[in-house]
Amino acid sequence: MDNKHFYITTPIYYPSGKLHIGHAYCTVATDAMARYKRLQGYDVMFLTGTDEHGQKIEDKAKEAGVTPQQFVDNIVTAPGGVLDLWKLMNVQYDRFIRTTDEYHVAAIQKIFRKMYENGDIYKGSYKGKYCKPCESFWTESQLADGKCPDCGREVIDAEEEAYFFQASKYADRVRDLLLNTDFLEPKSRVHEMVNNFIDCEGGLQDLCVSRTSFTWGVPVDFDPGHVVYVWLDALFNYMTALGYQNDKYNDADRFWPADVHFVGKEIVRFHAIYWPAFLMSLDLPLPKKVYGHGWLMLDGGRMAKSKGNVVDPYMLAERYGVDALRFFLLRTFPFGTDGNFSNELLIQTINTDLANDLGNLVSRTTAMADKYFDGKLPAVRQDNPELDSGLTAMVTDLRRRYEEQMKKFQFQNALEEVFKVIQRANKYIDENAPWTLAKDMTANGTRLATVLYNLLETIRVCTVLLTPFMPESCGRIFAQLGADETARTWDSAEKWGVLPAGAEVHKGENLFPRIDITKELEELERIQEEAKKAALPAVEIEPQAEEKVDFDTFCRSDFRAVKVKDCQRVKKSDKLLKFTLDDGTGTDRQILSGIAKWYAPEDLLGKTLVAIVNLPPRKMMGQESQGMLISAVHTEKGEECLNLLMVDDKIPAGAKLC
Ligand code: ME8
Repeated sequence: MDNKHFYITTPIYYPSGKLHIGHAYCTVATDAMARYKRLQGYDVMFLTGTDEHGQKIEDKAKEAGVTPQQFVDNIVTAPGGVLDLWKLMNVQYDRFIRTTDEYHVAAIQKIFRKMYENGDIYKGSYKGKYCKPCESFWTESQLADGKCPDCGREVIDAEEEAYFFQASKYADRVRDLLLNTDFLEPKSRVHEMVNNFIDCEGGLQDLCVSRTSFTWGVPVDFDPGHVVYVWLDALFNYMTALGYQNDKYNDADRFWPADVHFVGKEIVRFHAIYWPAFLMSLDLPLPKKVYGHGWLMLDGGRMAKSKGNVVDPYMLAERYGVDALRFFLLRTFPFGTDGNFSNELLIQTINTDLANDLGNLVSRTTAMADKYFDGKLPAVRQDNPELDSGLTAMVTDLRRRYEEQMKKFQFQNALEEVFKVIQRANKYIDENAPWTLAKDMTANGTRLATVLYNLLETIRVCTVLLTPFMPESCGRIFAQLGADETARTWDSAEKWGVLPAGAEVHKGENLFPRIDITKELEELERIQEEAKKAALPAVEIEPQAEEKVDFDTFCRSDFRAVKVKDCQRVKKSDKLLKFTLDDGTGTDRQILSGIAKWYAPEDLLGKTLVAIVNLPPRKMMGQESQGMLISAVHTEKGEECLNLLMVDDKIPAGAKLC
């Protein structure tokens, strides 16, 4: 087994804000794949981490009034940060790299120098566009409607002295890699890469690999003032974390080249074009595969921290359990394409697959073993080839079908295969009606034990294969089945009859409680609305008008103190209040105002307010309004707030305000 190594990575995340369920998607997929390989007996290295340099982080730290290092520490290691999120999601990584780790920084300096010395990095000057959120350089012609083609946001002009990497030198080799090997998957991404970046006008452009307009990066040690471009710094994490150009680790021989880099589709360009070109420049072996997965979308757009349309994994895990959430992510969306997240889909998946199909199968089977045999099946068998072989054949072939899908990273299809068997097993219960067999234990006891044993074996095999997805729940199912370590292995998943003949079963608590979908959806909507509001700036004040008004125009507006003689709600309107006001003229003035949401009429009686009295009269709900009351307006936690302007009661009705 010595040569069975498997190296898998997630992208290293930008700690520019809290991570969300979209990030958890890729990391959970990587974790499931790593656990699957460990189950198969591979020596696995699962690497994840954080990509902590760059202009965006420097700017955000400045805004927050802290140093960049404090800023990233606060997102990576603080409670509720990146490390906590992976703990919560039960992500069992083998190594976590931070690009601010000293060993990585020193290694990047050596790598940059090597590429400079071999002539692949040269000094020039950069003039073009730059997308700060993506930390990407673009030429004018690459922009989409003048904006960043990846994220659609504004780009800035960038002009600075810079080092360049001669990507153009490797264009043919990279094209060949993309077109003639299985390096990049899904295949649908290959042509986009080749057409847009290699076979485009001007060919593959040299890449700017240093910056001078900010300092938060790995310093170029032979040219102070330059910091290494964040993508060069970040991509090499996959090798420095194994010990390349440093003494901290020594695993490159065992694990490089990587078996697969899982990455989101918008960063395929960096991984499928520049990453192999960098490695070619250093004469290093290339990773075996880059897999570009799709996005989790919300309301038709990508879920993203900067858009504020994110779903909080902590909240979902707390309500439904981590395993249900992990399962949902990989069962529902094909890994290679985008998927629309919705609360409804989440709850439906939990109810259908986990509560109805799997949960029910486990609880019915263990309950019957408890009820009819006191939890210990007799060690006798009576097969019914007609009924049993359909199920057993399906179960013993399941591992092969599942593996076929896992090999292609088709988690959804692999789980589909398992659930077909689970559904078949539930049908098998109905076909065999154990409750009828139990009516005459003397005649049918042996057959009943056989039926239950077949069900236990089916659950066992399915549970082995579900373990990478729901490790904790599968442990609990194994315990209920009385499955020891040998009955939980990869090898045992293609064998029938692994549980001991007189299996001992213990019915446990309900694994996946059914959720009341209508009630739960309302509750989720409420929670998510509140979270959205909480994320808004506490108080928003309208920006000031740019246009100037001359003094005479201002003076023509006649503001007066007015006293409230009467105030009533306007019938059939939930907005309007009707005021009868003393404006000092001796004749009552009527004003209608849309403030019923904020004031009860009785609270305003006798108050001294401010009104503009020389507006032309206006009809509202059939009644005349002779002016307008003045109020202060702002937004607080997403809610519009309004306060009527009131002046001291000493001020007489009709006093002019100026
Ligand atoms: O790109 N659905 O970091 P990042 C699915 N630091 N995946 C999503 C997603 C969504 N809604 N939103 C984000 C970076 N992701 C770089 C990587 S690697 C050398 C450097 C994925 O924090 C996204 O596609 O912006 C990407 O693969 C990953 O989260 C990290 O994004």
